[in-house]
Amino acid sequence: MTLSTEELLEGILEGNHRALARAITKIENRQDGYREVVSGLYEHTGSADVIGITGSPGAGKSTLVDKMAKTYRDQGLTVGIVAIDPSSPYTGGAVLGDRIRMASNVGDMDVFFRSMSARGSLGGLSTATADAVKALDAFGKDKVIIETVGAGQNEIDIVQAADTVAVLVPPESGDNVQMLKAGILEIADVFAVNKADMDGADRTVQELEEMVHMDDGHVSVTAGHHGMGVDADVDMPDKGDDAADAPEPWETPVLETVATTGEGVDDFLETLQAHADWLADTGQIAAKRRQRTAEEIRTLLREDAGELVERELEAHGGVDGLAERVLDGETDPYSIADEVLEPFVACLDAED
Ligand SMILES: Nc1nc2c(ncn2[C@@H]2O[C@H](COP(=O)(O)OP(=O)(O)OP(=O)(O)O)[C@@H](O)[C@H]2O)c(=O)[nH]1
Ligand SMILES: [Mg+2]
Repeated sequence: MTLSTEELLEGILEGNHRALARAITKIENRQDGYREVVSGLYEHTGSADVIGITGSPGAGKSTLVDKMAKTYRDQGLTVGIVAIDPSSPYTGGAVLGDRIRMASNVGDMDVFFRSMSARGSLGGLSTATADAVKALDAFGKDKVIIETVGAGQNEIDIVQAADTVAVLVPPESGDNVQMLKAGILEIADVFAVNKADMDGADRTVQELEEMVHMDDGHVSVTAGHHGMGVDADVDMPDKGDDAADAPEPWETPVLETVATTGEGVDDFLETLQAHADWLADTGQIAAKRRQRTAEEIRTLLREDAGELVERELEAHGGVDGLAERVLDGETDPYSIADEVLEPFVACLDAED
């Protein structure tokens, strides 16, 4: 049975997990109507704490997320999990049907687990992830967790949908700590040295702490946390005279966890909460959301404009034919670009 957009939206807002799962499928596959679904959900978003968990393959992300979900449930909070699993054997096909799976809390529908595959364009995947997070937020989940392997720019884009990002680092990963400097450090709000039951954890904690302290710029408000160039003139919440003061910087803490036993998980969650509180108290959350929304608008427009350009290319007989004309010495790429964009430019000029 196919549900209409209205039925999907209604279902999600009523707390129907089946509708939620279908909406996310629609979003993931960019099926007809997904835009209307996300549009309709938008006004209901903004109340979830969105947490990104990233780190090298096998760092223990899923194990930790599972423990986090359990702890949140014990606190009476609802949880949604989106796992981006590029190394998973399920990717590239819907082997698990509509791929609904619960965390270890079997039968507890308040932990809604969803894996999203890395198939298709990865740029598109970060948009799809952000939209899936919105569905979980609008649904009313208190905590939304995104799990993704921290391997490169695409993952960084994905995890940017989160308000608070924790980077998991296994012990004795000296090389990894070096690698972290290239981008991951900038996105980490919290470091967790997971597998702290193994040798070398203390040393890794020490290395990370040294790194955090060396990276002075990271924590300053104007340094563009998450690479998004957060403005210093953020909208401050109304906090009386203190509001004029520069916000206290956030110093990225380095914790130890043993995800398999749950050791350190309470501290870890308290630290995530402290970061969420810091975001709220300093007005950073507003700045962050504004930046993120601006980025979303740009990404969406680029995608949409790209599609219009594709249509126009088809109208000109397709890009291959145009390339042929260039090779035949008839024309050149710049003239073609001008030609293809001509109708758009004409429209814009007519508007002025
Ligand atoms: N000793 C020890 N093993 C752990 C710990 N946390 C996770 N593991 C083990 O590490 C392995 C990988 O754990 P996962 O949770 O699947 O790691 P992941 O980061 O989600 O892995 P990918 O999603 O494949 O990148 C499993 O065998 C876990 O049982 C820990 O704190 N200590
Ligand atoms: Mg995993």
